[in-house]
Amino acid sequence: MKIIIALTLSLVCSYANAATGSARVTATAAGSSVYGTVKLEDTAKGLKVTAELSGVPAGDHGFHIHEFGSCEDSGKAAGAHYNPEKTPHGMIMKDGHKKAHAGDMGNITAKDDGKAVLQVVIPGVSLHGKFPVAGRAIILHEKADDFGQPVGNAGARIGCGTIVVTAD
Ligand SMILES: [Cu+2]
Repeated sequence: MKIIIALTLSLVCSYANAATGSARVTATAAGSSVYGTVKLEDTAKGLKVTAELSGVPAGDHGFHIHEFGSCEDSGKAAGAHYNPEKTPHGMIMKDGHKKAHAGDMGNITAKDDGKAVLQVVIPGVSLHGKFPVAGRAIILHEKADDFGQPVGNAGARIGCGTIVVTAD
């Protein structure tokens, strides 16, 4: 009986203690008023990413996790897409780890009022376990990701935020 209780408690606790993180996204380009929050959470299915942005020009914008956690130099300091497996560019939720970069979240769409929301689960990626994203950066691009090679033709970076761990 004690063993069953202990097992139940440890299962409950492992879920209650799932790591969470966040990134505060701010404008990286002159004249851009991009602002918002991206919340991240380790789940059994992968990294749950919930973005709520404002001040985004209407339409589709490439939205990726880039390799470094710096937003300096108009977001260029964030480096390339986070691509630990050296795969072609794609959309990780659809194409999987063989045909997409781990950070390839595709596009986020802004409405006419500048608000953009997105919720995705990236399989096989975590905050600081396998394919860790803590300390990397979320980048919002000026244009849509058209999934062309090598990086989707999404143009300049108009928003950027460093991913920090908020709970373990
Ligand atoms: Cu990008």
